[in-house]
Amino acid sequence: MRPFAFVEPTSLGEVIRQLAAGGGQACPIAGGSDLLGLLKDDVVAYDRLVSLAGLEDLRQIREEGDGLRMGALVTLAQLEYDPRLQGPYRLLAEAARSVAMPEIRHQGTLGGNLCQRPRCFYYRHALTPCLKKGGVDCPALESPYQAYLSIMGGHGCYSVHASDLAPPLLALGAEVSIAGPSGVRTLPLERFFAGPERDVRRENVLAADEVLTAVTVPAAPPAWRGTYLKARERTAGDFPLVSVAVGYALDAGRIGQARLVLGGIAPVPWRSPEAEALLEGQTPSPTLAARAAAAALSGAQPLAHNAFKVEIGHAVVERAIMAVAATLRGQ
Ligand SMILES: Cc1cc2nc3c(=O)[nH]c(=O)nc-3n(C[C@@H](O)[C@@H](O)[C@H](O)COP(=O)(O)OP(=O)(O)OC[C@H]3O[C@@H](n4cnc5c(N)ncnc54)[C@H](O)[C@@H]3O)c2cc1C
Ligand code: SF4
Repeated sequence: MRPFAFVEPTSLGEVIRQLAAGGGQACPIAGGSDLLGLLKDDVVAYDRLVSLAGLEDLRQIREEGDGLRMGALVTLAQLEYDPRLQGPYRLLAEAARSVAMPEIRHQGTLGGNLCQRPRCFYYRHALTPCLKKGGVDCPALESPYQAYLSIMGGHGCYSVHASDLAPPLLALGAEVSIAGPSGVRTLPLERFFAGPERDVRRENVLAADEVLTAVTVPAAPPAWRGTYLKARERTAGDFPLVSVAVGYALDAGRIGQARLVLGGIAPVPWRSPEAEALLEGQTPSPTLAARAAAAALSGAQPLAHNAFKVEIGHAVVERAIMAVAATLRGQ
C-alpha cells in the first residue's frame, strides 16, 4: 500500500473542497470495506483519502413525502433491520441481508455499495494490466474464470456491477442526490450507472469532486410487493452470480406496475422493459414466469465459459415472479 493523507472533514462543503483540491488524486472513503482492500493490494492508489464519516446527516433514513430518503452513510445493517423497510420496500431489506456477512454489513454503506469497484479477478490483481486499469486489453476474455463476468452489455470490459442494492433500488424507482462544487444535482439511479462504452475506467457518472449524498425512493403503491433473489456459489459472504429484483401489484388478479431488474450479469444493473411489458396485464403463472425470464435474458451473449449464468438467470427470474405472486395472494 502506498502512503496517503487521511482527512476527516465535518461538513459536506469541506469534503467537496478536499476532493476538488486533490486534482483526481483524492478519493472519498465511507466504510472502507471495498476501498481498503483495493489500496492494500495496490490496485488503486491516491494521495489523499477524504473520509465521509464526519457527515452525521448522511447516516439517517427519513420519511419524505410518502417515500424514503436514505443518506449515503446508512449502513447495510440499518437497511436490513429498519422497520420502515417493510411492505413495498421489503425487497431492499432482503437485498441488504444478502450482502456478505454481518461484519461487512455493519461497516459497509449504501453509497459505498452503489459506488463499489468491480470484483473481476484480473482487475483486483495488481500485477495484471487490463483495460480498466489503463492497459490495452482484457485478460478475462480468454480466461476460464468467467463466473463473475457479464453475459450482456460488455464492450471490451466484461466485469459486472456487483451491487446487491442496485437492482431493488432500480425496481423501486430510486433517485440519487449528488453533491459537487456547483451544488446538488439529482438523477434517476438508472442514469447513475455507466457501462464501459462510456468510459471503461469508471462504473458511474460521478466526477472526481462529487459525492453521492442520498438515495430517495418514491412512495410505492401500498399493494405493490417485490422480492430479491440471489444465486451465488456460497450461501454467505458471496457476490451474486445472477440476481433479480422483481415487483408488481395485482389488480383483480392481473399484474400491474411490473419491475424486473437483473444483477450480476452486466456492467450495469440490467432492467428489462421487455419482461415487464410481457408481465403487465397478465395473471401470474409458471408459464408466464418462464416467458418473462426468456424475454429478460433474450439478449444474452455469454462468454466462452459462463453460459451457465443464462440458465441460472431463467431459474431465479421464474422463482422471483412466482414468489411475489405467492406473497400477494397471501400464500
Ligand atoms: C468479503 C466481502 C464480501 C462482499 N460481499 C458483497 C456482496 O455480497 N454484495 C455486495 O453488494 N457487496 C459486497 N461487498 C462489497 C462491500 O464492500 C459493499 O457492499 C459495501 O457496501 C461498500 O461500502 P463501504 O462504505 O465500505 O464502501 P467504501 O469501501 O468506503 O467505498 C467503496 C467505493 O465507493 C466510493 N464511495 C463510497 N461512498 C461514496 C459516496 N458517498 N460518494 C461517492 N463515492 C463513494 C469509494 O471512493 C470507493 O471507491 C463485499 C465486500 C467484501 C470485502
Ligand atoms: S473484464 Fe474488465 S475489469 Fe476484468 S480484466 Fe477485463 S477489462 Fe479488466
